[in-house]
Amino acid sequence: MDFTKSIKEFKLAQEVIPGGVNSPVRAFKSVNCSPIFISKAKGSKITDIDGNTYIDFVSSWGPMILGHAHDDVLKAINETAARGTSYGAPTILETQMAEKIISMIPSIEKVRMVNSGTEATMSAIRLARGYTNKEYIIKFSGNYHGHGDSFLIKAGSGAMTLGLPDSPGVTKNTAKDTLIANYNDLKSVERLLIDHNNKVAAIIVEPVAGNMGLVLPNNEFLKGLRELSDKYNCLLIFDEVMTGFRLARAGAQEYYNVLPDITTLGKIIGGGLPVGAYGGSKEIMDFLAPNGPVYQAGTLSGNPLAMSAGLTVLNKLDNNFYEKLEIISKSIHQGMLDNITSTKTKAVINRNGSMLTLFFTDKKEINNYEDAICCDKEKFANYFQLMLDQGIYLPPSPYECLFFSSALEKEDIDKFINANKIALEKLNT
Ligand code: KE4
Repeated sequence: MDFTKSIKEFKLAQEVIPGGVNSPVRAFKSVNCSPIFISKAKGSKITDIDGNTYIDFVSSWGPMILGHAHDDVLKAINETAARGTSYGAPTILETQMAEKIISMIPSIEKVRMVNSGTEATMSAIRLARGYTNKEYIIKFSGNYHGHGDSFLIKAGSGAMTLGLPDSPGVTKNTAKDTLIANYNDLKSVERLLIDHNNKVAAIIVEPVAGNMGLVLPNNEFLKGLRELSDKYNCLLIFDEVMTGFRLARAGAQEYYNVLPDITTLGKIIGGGLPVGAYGGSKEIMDFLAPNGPVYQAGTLSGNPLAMSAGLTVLNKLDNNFYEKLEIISKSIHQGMLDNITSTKTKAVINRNGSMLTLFFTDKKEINNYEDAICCDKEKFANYFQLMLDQGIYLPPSPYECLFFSSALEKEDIDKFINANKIALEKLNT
């Protein structure tokens, strides 16, 4: 593969953009190579500025569940844009989006649109604190809820990738109100609730963790969090920015049949445009201005382009869609398992629906941050490069997930499985 133009553009970008990127994980730092600059994408394929085309397993970190540049999504954006791009005033599209989300996610009775997952989670904890009149929040090591100050403590995703799980710039006074528990460890949660008796506003959790690599909740974890929230009178927030509309129409809460008090959403609901959202019961959500005292606002919140793109995507997510996506996901998973066996590779695969992570590890299971942080990062970096050279574009970090789209064809799946086998064989030589 020739990366000449990407390397040149990265040098230029670093002169004018911190680290040359507008989001750290894009810099390819943990995979020891220069990032590729993208020129276009369509369906399951993505093409860089050197003309190299790859099968895309990043899907813009989740949003592109239908694949790239879907004709109907482009049509919706173009038709909406022809009428204007932003008004700073209510539109029917926002009501339609709210009605659609409410129809898909039973725990949501009212929903507020924002412009990113970070805005959604920041707003959700402010709402929880305002509604409960309590100050502490509990999060889990390795969970990533965006770059809001309260969350950059033991954070996953790019923070974990770069070894910056606790960021400078977050004040001690802010950090002290964020309590850290261990994922899949209910005792660690109850200890914090007892120690901070009746002062915890909310527990926020990735119901399926996708930011320390994919880590699944064990069978009692989410139900246990629901029970602890009720017992100790705090709210339960499911951060479904990644899992919402991906694992099922109503995300992880449908898949595991556990209902949170507040749900945060993002990614898929914008169809590739900047969108976030948070929703819950009418009682909780009506605490938000202008009805209630908790303030949150946004110039471009609910903007018509993102609403029309997102609605076009959500309207295609019916049960047949998820059945088709599961067939794709299962066949990739099985092919990778067969390759691990045939190449005698020490690795663990975690998958839920169309989210999957391959961990290079001697461990038999990866169930939390401590397990994930021990995986072989160097081996992953070599694997990433071997796959990229074969035309497979993976998330450039061992602490992220592959996201499958419905645009993946059988030839894409076959090519991925074959490239995966070749890469594992080369790693084992
Ligand atoms: P954004 O602010 O990036 O839209 O959403 C933050 C966020 C919140 N909650 C969860 C569960 C998330 O996964 C995210 C963002 N996900 C990362 C990928 N792991 C975004 C990629 C990036 O930071 O560039």
